[in-house]
Amino acid sequence: MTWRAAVLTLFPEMLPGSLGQSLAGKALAAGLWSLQVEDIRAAGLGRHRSVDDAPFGGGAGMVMRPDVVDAAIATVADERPLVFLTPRGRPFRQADARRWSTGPGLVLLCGRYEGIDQRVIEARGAEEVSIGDYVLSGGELPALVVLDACVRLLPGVMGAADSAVEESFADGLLEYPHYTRPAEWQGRAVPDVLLSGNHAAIAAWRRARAEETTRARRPDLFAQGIASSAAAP
Ligand code: JAH
Repeated sequence: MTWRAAVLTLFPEMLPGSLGQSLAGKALAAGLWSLQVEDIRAAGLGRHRSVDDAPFGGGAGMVMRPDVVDAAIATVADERPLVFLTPRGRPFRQADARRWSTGPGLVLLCGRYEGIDQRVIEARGAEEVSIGDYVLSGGELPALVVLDACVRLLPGVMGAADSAVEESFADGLLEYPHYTRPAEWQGRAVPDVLLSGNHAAIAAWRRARAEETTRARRPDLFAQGIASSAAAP
């Protein structure tokens, strides 16, 4: 069974975008997953196919109409989770990619303008998800991010390295730093332990670097991971 993605957008030409390249693109061509792109404007109203209107309560910009967005959702809705990409959403995490990649696929709803009328989000039970704390011009780039994170976890997409596709988050830590040849470059040597052939020492060094970096850069991740797996009182 192929994993099925649908994307609802006012800018259908933004898809598959970068997902048409590299491993995700090859997997798409090979039928390991499918992508249906639906232009929300096809559900627009009147001769001008209007999709938006002024916000009730006043304020800048325009809001996407609930009736139009609902009709667009109706063209694809099935048992798949419906995900609305918005900076108001809960943070998107690797655990979401894992869960969604083992399901039937996703329907991704992309907003533009100031956003989408909240009533259709509620009526359709859409999950509101954010890929980070910044404002973009619309949900299309976040949709590509979510799809990339999911598709690379599908069986067969990453090939021989299938078991290692999650190295960075499998243990809830940031990854250790990587090195390759030459062993010395511009006066900078690769850490000696990595050339030692001592696999236990290498594993211990990598673990220490992963913990050190996670503690420094992502104290939130560190607290969830190590703190809860380390020997407690
Ligand atoms: C901006 C509709 N979490 C990143 C993110 C997601 C969506 C949007 N911006 C940032 C967005 C304008 C209109 C969605």
